[in-house]
Amino acid sequence: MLARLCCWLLTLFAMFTSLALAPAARAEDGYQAWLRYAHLQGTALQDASAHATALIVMDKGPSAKAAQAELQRGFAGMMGKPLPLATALRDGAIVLATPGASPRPLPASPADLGDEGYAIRTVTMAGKTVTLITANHEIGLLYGAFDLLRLAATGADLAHLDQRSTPKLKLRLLNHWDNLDGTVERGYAGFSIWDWWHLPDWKDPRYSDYARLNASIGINGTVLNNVNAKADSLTAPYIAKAAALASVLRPYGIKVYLSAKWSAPIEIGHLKDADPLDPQVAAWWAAKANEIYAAIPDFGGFLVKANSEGQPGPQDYHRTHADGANMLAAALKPHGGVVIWRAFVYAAGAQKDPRLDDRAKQAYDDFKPLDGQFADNVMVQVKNGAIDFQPREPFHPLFGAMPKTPLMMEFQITKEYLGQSTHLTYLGPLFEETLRSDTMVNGPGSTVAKVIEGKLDNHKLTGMAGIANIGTDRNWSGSTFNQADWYAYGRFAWNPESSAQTVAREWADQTFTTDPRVVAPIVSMMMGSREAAVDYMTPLGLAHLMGTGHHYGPAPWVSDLGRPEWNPAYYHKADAQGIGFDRTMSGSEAIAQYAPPVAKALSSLATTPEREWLWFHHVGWDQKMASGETLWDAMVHHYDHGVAYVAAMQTTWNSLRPSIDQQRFDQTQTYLAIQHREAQWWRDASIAYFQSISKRPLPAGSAAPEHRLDWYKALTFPYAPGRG
Ligand code: BDP
Repeated sequence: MLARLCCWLLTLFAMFTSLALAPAARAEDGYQAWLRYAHLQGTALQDASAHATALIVMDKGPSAKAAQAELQRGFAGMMGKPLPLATALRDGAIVLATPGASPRPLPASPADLGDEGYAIRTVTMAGKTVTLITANHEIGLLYGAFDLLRLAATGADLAHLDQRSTPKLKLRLLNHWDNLDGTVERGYAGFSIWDWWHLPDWKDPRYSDYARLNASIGINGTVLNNVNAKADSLTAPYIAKAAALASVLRPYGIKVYLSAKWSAPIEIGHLKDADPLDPQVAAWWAAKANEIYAAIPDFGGFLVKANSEGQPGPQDYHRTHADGANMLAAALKPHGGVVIWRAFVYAAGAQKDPRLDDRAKQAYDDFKPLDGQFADNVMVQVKNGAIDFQPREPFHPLFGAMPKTPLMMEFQITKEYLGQSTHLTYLGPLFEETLRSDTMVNGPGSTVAKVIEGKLDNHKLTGMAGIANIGTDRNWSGSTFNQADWYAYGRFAWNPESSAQTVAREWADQTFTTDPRVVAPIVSMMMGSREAAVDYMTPLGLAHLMGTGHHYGPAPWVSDLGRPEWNPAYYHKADAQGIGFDRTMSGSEAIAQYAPPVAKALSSLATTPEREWLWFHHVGWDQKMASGETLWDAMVHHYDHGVAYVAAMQTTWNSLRPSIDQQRFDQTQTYLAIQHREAQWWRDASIAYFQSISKRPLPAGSAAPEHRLDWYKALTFPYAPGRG
């Protein structure tokens, strides 16, 4: 009911806003993403003209130069006239200075700005009113410059600025799943932007635009290659290529990292084994680290996927993940590098008691016992949920469970399981939901955000990683709205306590227009879009029902794959009685991995949020929901709502045609049509399949699937993108 009301309101809103809109914008191809610096209008233009009369940059280093170039570029675009450089103070000037570079004492900084923070204030210096950006280091000036540009572009009052910002996480990384042959695993935006073949000679100008976009949202590191790594990326020619990229990214505060293949000492070092306790192996890695740092003095470190999905690792030698991570950490330690060790593991081997078999438990089982054993330059990178980037997952039980180990959050920006390139499924709400989840480990308020900020256990090494959605597509991310996920990721990595709605608004202001008649409906569409995808794909806690391998489209019926946990049927466990994975103490006991108050709540249906029911419980088809309807009827209604929401987004978008440039309007319109068709397909195929098991009639008003189940089962997609 609420869902329907929501859709109806969205439609009404759209009709209303279409009545009076700003004139059409000029054609855009999306390359500039949110750094468009569109010409300001009215008071915003006057405001900028009064508070960007000149630019005084006191520092001389590369990041200060980048800040200067960006401010000149941005204000020139927004004001339609150049922002001149100056040396003498004047009213309305923008002044950038670190304390060391300023010839005169700067007004005292309001608080400790740390290594990367900044302050932007309207102050009086030598009798002139200026906008002063200060930071302890030049990189803070660059972040401050981008913030000032964001303020101007979103129509903030530039006359009375008084703000400061410091990142809450130390490492804010993108993980590229890019292969050396140019393909991208789970990439839906073309090929890799890294032109490995022509590097290190040819440095594509795109790299600096990539760096600008990332610096504008505070990203400070990038892992260049796929976690399913090739050892070749650690050979001399590829180190030289990575060094060339590092030289482009360095002024923007972005360090490069590499995914390291565990068996590299064998494959390229010609050693007999890769046992972490073998001194020869340790010596090989130490020499390799020396070689990398000679070429890239500020190299960030190694990301490692070990003993997971066929990748080699220390367990091949009966050593633990900690043995492996610590050996690499020792190699990097003299250079200040870190090891980021992934917790995404699910080992082969069936449980003796099949009732206890549960992939969701395996990372915890492997890693929890190792808490306290990792070296101090190791971080463990944990996916947001315990399975694999599903449209909705409860927070991973490792958050809060390893107090002695700094845990890094891993989100997937590329939408492997959320509609891939075409679906508009804004991820801000997913990030927010996970980060605000309460682990309860130290009592209420022990949110996942606080865990990764190191606040609960006083960790200095903190971080977040996002699997990039960037490729060679002109618009970088495959669609305009996918850019919002990249943007939001950066904002949440800077501040895990951000608000998805604020971030969406800020992004839309910069990406389209600041006109609230356009921005409000866009933000409203975005905010419900991920929930809609949950509804049409995996409602009420279902997960992992996507097509085999490519993960495109529904295939809940698949049950014949080599390993049990590869099969969708393993995850939904639908039978004549009901549906869902029993993870309570009468099932796999996975709930026991959470802190006792959380585990207690999850042990009973009555205290488990309905949206997570089928993740934690096997629920009878006729079980009554809070709304009074049965589980089966509610499931069908969720599918219906998901499809209806997409239809409402189409109506909203169509109403915005006069205010959006043609190219971006057309692609979004077409993609929404694809999304609608695919949402309908998800709904119909899922209902056809689950109805064959539930044997319940559809609730009144819900249409029968368009085709019979066999029709959906027969669909195949051998060339679906993203498999790398
Ligand atoms: C899964 C992807 C697979 C990745 C794996 C990982 O399907 O392509 O290699 O995660 O995170 O979601 O390592």
